[in-house]
Amino acid sequence: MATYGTTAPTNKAIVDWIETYRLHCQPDRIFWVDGSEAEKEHLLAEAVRNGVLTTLNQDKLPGCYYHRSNPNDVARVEQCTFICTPTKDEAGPTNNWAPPREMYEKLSGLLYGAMRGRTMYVVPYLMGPPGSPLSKVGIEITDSIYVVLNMRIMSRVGRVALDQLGHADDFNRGVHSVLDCHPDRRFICHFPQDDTIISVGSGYGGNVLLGKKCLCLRIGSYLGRQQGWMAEHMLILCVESPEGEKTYVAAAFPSACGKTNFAMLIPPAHFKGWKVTTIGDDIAWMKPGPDGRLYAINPELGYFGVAPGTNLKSNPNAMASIAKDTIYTNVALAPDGTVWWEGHDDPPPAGLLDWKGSPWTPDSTEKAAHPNSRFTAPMTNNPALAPEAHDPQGVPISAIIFGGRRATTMPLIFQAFNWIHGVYLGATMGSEMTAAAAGTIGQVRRDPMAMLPFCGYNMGDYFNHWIGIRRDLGDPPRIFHVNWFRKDANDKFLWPGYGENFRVLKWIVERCQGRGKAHETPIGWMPRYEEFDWTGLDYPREKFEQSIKIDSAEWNRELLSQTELFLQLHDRLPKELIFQRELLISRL
Ligand code: SAT
Ligand code: MN
Repeated sequence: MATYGTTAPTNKAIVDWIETYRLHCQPDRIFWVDGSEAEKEHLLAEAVRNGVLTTLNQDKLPGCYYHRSNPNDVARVEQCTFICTPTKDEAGPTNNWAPPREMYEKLSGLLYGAMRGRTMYVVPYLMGPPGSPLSKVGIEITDSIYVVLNMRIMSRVGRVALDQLGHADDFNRGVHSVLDCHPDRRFICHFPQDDTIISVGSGYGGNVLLGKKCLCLRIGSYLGRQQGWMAEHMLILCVESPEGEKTYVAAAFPSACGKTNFAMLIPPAHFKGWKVTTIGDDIAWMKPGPDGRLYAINPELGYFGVAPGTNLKSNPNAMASIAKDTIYTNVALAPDGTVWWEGHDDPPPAGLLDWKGSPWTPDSTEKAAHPNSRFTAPMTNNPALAPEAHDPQGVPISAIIFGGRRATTMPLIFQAFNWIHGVYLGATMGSEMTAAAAGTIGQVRRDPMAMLPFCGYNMGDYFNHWIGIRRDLGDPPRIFHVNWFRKDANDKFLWPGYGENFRVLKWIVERCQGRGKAHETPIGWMPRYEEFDWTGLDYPREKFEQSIKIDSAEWNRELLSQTELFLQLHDRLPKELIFQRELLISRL
């Protein structure tokens, strides 16, 4: 009788590479992941037996499981994340750098014998639709069954990846071991020149699902620059008008700023016949097409979304997506085998256990769910999934939106004058820190294109690549900047957000189609109150004026704080961006 995980692939490059790591890490056994449904049942049963997963209430949450991570390991850790290029200059001043040879040596020491008594899982995976010229194959070795089960949701694993690779050897090599999950032995290392990732000492999210931030963004951005495409931290959505006209939009917001909500937005009831469908919620790989437009694919197959704040008001499509076949990590657990988090539709059930497993009541001082607790859900669960998500050709992008979480300064919406001005807006993006990364929550930091933690090479060169790609775009996307998070003097959000963001999105679509009206301001093109359709929302004119106000004192501060980033990148900063800043100053 065949047992699961025993059939090695025939690709010699894979077999040889795995053999090297088998000898080095000394696992008790190797498990070759094939991606089948039967294998999934086998792995889930094993994970439950080992206590890695808890089976949730199968009547209320069919196919759903629960996981608690080590409390010292709940988010990406930027100080442990390294770009290992031959020179420090290639990684640039915004990345941690280490010489490749030194880092390989250190990691090799840590990995020696690290899988004794453990299983070494080999996960072949494909990022992107099968057959797409933009898709990429990776192989991840891991000693975490939790990682395998998450990778199976987040990417296309097994046969489909091996078929795409054939006998080629240009796959991304990813090695992961939890080791003893100690922060002192936690390193997430990228070797762009070798298309290699080695991650040790963590079991959580972006640190270990190597297809996600590591391959899709850090290695991807490096390869994209070499090969003339772009790897971006962007959602992709489609707006369909009642007449059936489709407009594709990509948007970059920093982690935990509502990308998933925006990607799954449902237009307010008044907008009959308008539809928003989701192509992706986190990552876009984009390449200029022969027609001069920018084509984008979503390399992922699932959503690794923030649970707190997700509810039927903020994101009904996400609630539907996580109703089955979902892994919940670090949320709170109810006695009836359901889950709960801050901002859930239901009040907290009695007898709740918090994300660390301790009894929790509404009087507890700590949160029940960790602020960065997550769901891992198959994108095919999303009722608003766009069929284009599987299209190997990708979709032509008409608008790129940049945004951040800003209590002041940044208006609800404005449009860049042109591509270079748009690149400047993206490059100078700022946002208040969230729980997605370890750090001081609330503090504004510059996060160019939401790529600061994810750019696999020198940020100055990255800006040059953005400017350079314009040459291949006869018909470039229009670029916009949004801010859903501006507050009034009483610290209240000015804009209702969520589904109401559709009013802003509709204006953006109309601008792209050459229909929407706008007026010129010092910072870009902006809408007037009259240009939005307000039916169904009581939103007074003064509030709108406040939400789009350009305050010169605030802008002076903004420009000053941009200096820091510009100085940091001075030797590689494109002069175009310096000119853009000068122009803005003179307009203001
Ligand atoms: O990097 S994660 O995948 O853990 C999530 C994020 O920060 O966007
Ligand atoms: Mn992200």
